[in-house]
Amino acid sequence: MLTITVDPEYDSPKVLRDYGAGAGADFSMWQFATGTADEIKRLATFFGMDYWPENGQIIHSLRTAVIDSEGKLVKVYSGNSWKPIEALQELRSLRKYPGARVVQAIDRETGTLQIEHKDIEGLMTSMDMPFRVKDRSMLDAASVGDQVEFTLQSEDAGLVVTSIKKK
Ligand SMILES: [Cu+2]
Repeated sequence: MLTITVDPEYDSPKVLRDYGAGAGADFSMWQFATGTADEIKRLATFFGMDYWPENGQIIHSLRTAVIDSEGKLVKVYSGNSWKPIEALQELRSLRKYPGARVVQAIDRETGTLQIEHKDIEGLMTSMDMPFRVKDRSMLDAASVGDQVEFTLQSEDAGLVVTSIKKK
């Protein structure tokens, strides 16, 4: 997590560090940044955020952006009414789990592949189970008995195979 100030004149790295410490931030997961006034203005404008000085204070709106590991912007929350769990779910839906195993059955009606998969780290241990495929054409990528490598993605409706190839 990265928090960026809109008051670079006041918020020096030292001020930000003290602020973070006061907020109980674990700096291995939550960092604070500043920049030049220009850089911050450009960033804020990109995210549709506004701020201006008034009576010795900076009045500002808030934006929270979820960005994936490839730098793609996934979601922008306005204000502070979002909950950490929502951002977490957003991030979880992006996580891909590679898995490799044999195809046991292909069900074209339901768009699922029965796969005997090995341990999928952080998700589940080895088992034989059906997986939905993202796109029906992926059902043609493998035949029953094939050793495959596949990638899973977590979506609202559950796990879905987003890529598959024969080994
Ligand atoms: Cu499983």
